[in-house]
This record gives sequence, structure tokens and C-alpha cells, in this order.
Amino acid sequence: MNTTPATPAETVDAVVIGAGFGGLYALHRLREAGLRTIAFEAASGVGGTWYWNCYPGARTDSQSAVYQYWFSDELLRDWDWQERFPAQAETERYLNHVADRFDLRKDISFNARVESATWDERDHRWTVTSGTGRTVRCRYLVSCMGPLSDPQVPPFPGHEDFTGRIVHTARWPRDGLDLKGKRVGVIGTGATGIQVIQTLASEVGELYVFQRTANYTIPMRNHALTDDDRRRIRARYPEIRKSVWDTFIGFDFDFDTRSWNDVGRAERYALLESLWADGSLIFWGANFQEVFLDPAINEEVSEFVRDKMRARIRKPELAEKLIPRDHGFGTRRTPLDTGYIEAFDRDNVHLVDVRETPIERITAKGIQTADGAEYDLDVIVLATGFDASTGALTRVDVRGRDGLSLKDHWASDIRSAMGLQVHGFPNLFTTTAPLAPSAAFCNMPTCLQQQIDWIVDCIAYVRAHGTAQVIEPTAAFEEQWVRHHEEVAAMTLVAKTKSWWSGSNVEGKQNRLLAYIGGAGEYRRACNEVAASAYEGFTIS
Ligand code: NA7
Repeated sequence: MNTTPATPAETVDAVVIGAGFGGLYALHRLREAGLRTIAFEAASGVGGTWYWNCYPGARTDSQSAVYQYWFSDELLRDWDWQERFPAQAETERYLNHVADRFDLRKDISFNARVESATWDERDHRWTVTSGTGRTVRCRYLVSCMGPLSDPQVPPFPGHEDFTGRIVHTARWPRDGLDLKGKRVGVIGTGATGIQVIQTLASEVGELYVFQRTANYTIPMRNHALTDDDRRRIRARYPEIRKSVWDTFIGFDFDFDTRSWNDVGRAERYALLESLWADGSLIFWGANFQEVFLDPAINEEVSEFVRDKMRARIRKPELAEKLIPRDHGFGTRRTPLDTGYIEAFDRDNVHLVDVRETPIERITAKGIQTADGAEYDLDVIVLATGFDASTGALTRVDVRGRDGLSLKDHWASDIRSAMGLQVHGFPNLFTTTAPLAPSAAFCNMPTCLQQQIDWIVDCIAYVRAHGTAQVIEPTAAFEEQWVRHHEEVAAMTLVAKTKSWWSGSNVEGKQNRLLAYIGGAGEYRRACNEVAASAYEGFTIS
């Protein structure tokens, strides 16, 4: 069925979906490449993740020195980061600054959630419709909707009965929520839950933490940056800019590839201590690579982290609850924290173990658990995560060749060609999509910039060489990438652990490691090889 309207309102060269870190850069680069481009953004402002996740305590777990754009020396020179790990508001300000500085807003349609995108095989264009009714036809469609933008609300019965307020962290009211003195329940103790809990503990009346899985956590060493700090960091920008492209997770540090057993115990522990002291994800991303491959080595490092956590826990009865035992360190995303463990020292903070006594329902007054207990609450905060990587794209009715639905296509088999394109969906380019590192194992701005650079160069090539200006991966190339992805994933402990990384947080979702775990640097090299081979594995017509 062809749903293309008879008289389309506008035709442009490219449409970008999303105006977050990726979307802003894609819009900028596509315009610079000479394409008439517009972006659709569901929110009323730019920022993406940093617009929506304005919950109390939201902050990057990446250092500002690496969590930024590299394309403009002037931008690097002029923007002064205030903290080592910027809070949500600072990152949102940065993205607004970028939007203004590069005059991006004029080509962004705000409050316009894309509802459908349909490929028309006759004239090789996508028709993109948004909730505002604006319909645009374009040759190239670039999805920059982010890997963590489709909030997950657990289907507890009784949502509608609750007389208080229920709020998901990724839909926090922009004008804030006064929680002073209130009885608040937080469901979820992932990276988000930890930030919310440590921030709200001293503000609210009573705080009930509904924890299903305990998380390893590393104390964040954050601090305000002085002019001196900024001068020192800026002097390193050329070096940092170079190294982020080559490292495993897109930071300015890399795994230790020495064999664990070749390094003496004292030296190993000295390394662990020094990584720990940095108070950053360096403990994850510069650790021995074997930690993520060998269960015995992983257990030793897990025990190191457990000891560090144990030393912070004052109430002995909480030690076994807050310290993870059901998965190894680093096999799920390790959050950084600022006083999370210490929050449980407070008399107003209560841990409810919902693995022992699962949440049964939401009642008029609060939350009821399987043991019959009912927790009276004014506000329920859902820090329950996202339908990661696939959720944003499958929420849109994307129809490729012959009406093929991306949602149906991925329902049983989540696949892509390097996370950049999907066979059956010509001229659709994806960022942070499944089977690229940027879905999880990469500092997001690094991999977004790398993917967008690849996409824009690819589009320029197709415009110059294609008669119909259409590109699509072959089924064989896509299959080859899926197999490679699976082979690499199978070697790791990460693929064997349940979390959003492996798709197991969403009921019915295929359990496949969502992100490519061969390393962001290796991935970039593989992408560059494809480009250098005139896009071998892709059909250009
Ligand atoms: P996560 O990491 O997916 O965490 C979601 C949390 O919510 C996690 O603790 C879940 O427990 C919990 N959860 C989800 N559903 C339920 C139900 N039904 N009952 C109880 N608890 C539940 O999302 P975040 O937003 O924290 O972080 C996402 C990423 O953002 C993070 O990894 C960083 O990369 C940035 P579970 O662990 O499934 O037992």
C-alpha cells in the first residue's frame, strides 16, 4: 500500500530525526555538505537526552573533556566547562549554545514527533510525517533519536488508581517537582535511580528505594573546574581529540591488554587502586580486558569492588542487599555515584528488596509488595530505564521497501549492517542503532560524531556516483556483520548477563547484545574500510 500523499507539502534532500547530540551535528554536517535538511524534534527545545532527563541529580558519567564535539576549534576554545562531570543543565546549555552558534534552530521543527516514515520506491524518497501534520519528502533519512529515549514503564496493575503522582525520570517536569518533605518511592537502581536517590535522600520526607538488582558503583570524583584546570585540559585537546577515535569505549583511555596472570598480584592491585582513585569510568574502560572475558578474573575484580562498597556501608543488615552477587563487575553498566551508599545511613531512607518481595500493584495510596506490605507514597518515581537502541525507531512506523515494517522486522531478529543501515530500508541511516558500539559501549558523543561523519561522507558519495542516488546494504553483508557481532559478543561475559545491554529488560525483546563490543576504535576502522572500498557490501544505484 502506498501511503504517500498526492501533493506533498515540502521536498528536501535530507531529514534528521532528533535534535540531541547526534541530531544537531547531523543537521550541521548535512547542511555544510550542501543538502537542504530539516530536523524534526519531539521536544520543545534541543538537547535530546539532556532535555528530557532533567530529573534531580542527572549528570554525565563521562568527563566534560571527552563529552563534547570536536568539529570546531572555535567551539572548543570558547566553551568553558564548569565541572569535571557536568550536570544535566550544563550539558543542555552547551547544546543550546551549539544550536545558536551554528544557527541550527531555523531548520528544526520543534514539538514535532515523527510518527511515520515511508519509502517510495518509485521516486526513491522517504515521506516523513510528524504529529504536527507537517509532512516532508526527502532522499535521505537520518535517525538520531538516541539509544535511550523510549522510557520503559513496568506494567504494574493499578497505575490509574494512584492518587499521588507517578513520574518517569526521562519525562521529569521541565519546571521541576517540589518533593520537599514528601513520601517518595523510587523504583529502579540503575545509573539513573542511583543519581535520583542520592540527590533526593536529604530533600524528601521519606524515601523508599525499590531495588530489584543491586549495582556495583564507583564513587565519582567530581569537582568544579578552575581556570587553571581548563587551561591544562585545553592544552590536551589535540591529544584527546586524537585518542577518543581509537580507544575501545571512545574515551581518552584504553583497556590494559596485558594478561592478568602475567602481571604480579601486587602490581595488579596497585593498578586497580589507581584506577579506582580516579573516580571515573576508567575503572571499567582501562581495566584488564580479561576482566570481561574470564569469569575467575572478573570475580576477583568484583570482590575488589564489593570490598570498596562494604567499607562504605554503615548498617550491617544492608551490606548483603546493596552489594551485587548475581552478576560480575562491569557486565552491566557501572554507574558512578556521589553519596549513594551513604544515603542509606539516613533514617528516612528505606530499602525495599523487590527481588524478595516483588511489587504486586500500585494502589490508591502507594505501592503494594508480594508480602502484603503497602508503602504510602505521595510520589512514585520510575527510574525503570528504556527500550534501548531499538525502541526509538520501532515507535515510529518505519516502512521500507515493499511496505516492510522495521518494527516487525526487528520483532524477532534485531539486525543491521554496522548499525548504520538495515537491508530493506534504502537511504535510511541510523545512529546509536543496534550492532554499533554507540548503542552502549562508547562514549556517546565520540561514536555519534564518528557515525555521522561516515553517513554524511557516504551520502556525498552516493550523490556523486548513484544514478538514482540510493544506497542499501546487501543481505549478505548485513548477515556477515550480524555473525561477526555475535562471535565477538559470545566471547564476553557481558552477553551472558541480563540488562538493557542485552535487551533483557524489555519483555518479549530478543536477547541479543545490542551494541557491538569489538571496540569503538576497531569499529571505526571497519567503517572506514567500507568507505575506502567504495562501499563494498552496499548496493548503490
Ligand atoms: P536501567 O539501567 O535499565 O535501570 C532500570 C532500573 O529499573 C533497574 O534497577 C531495574 O531493575 C529497575 N526495574 C525495571 N523494571 C522494574 C520492575 N518491574 N520492578 C522493579 N524494578 C524494575 O536504566 P537507567 O535509566 O538507570 O540507566 C540507563 C542508562 O542511562 C545507563 O545504563 C547509562 O548508560 C545512562 P533490574 O536491574 O532490571 O532488576
